Amino acid sequence: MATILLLSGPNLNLLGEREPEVYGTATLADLVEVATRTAVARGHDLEHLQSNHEGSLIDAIHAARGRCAAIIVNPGAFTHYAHAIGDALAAYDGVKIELHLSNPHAREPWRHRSVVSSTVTGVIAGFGAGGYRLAVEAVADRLAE
Ligand code: CA2
Repeated sequence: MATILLLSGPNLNLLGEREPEVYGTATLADLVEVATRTAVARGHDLEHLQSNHEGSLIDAIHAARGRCAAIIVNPGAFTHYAHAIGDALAAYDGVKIELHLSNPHAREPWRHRSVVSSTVTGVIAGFGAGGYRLAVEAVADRLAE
């Protein structure tokens, strides 16, 4: 059994309240429930942290080193400019997935660049709430290899 850390970046605590046409109607609690159920079905534990603060997300990535087998992170808008999160992920040796509800490449040009993608194992984007299940399945498959 491994521990998977799910990290949610800024404003994701507002999910379900605004912009359902972009992000769907699920709340963050709904997404965490999907991820947790999938992890448990695959024999793993899942911890979740949401923060609107870059440093708190970096601290959580550091604390996962040697303790969590994988990190699934939706960095929110930090994806596009927070190099310090990319650096923290680069220093983490486990499986890493960058996850987005929407497909940033199909949106405004400033969302097309990710400073995180080059540091992760893989990226899942554009599948809405279903992406949270896909991300945990991908982690579990990789851990089983
Ligand atoms: O598609 C995603 O998951 C994003 O990471 C979501 C971020 C956005 O900046 C990225 O480009 C793509 C934004 C999350 C903010 O979510 C809100 C939810 C409800 C109301 C307002 C914002």
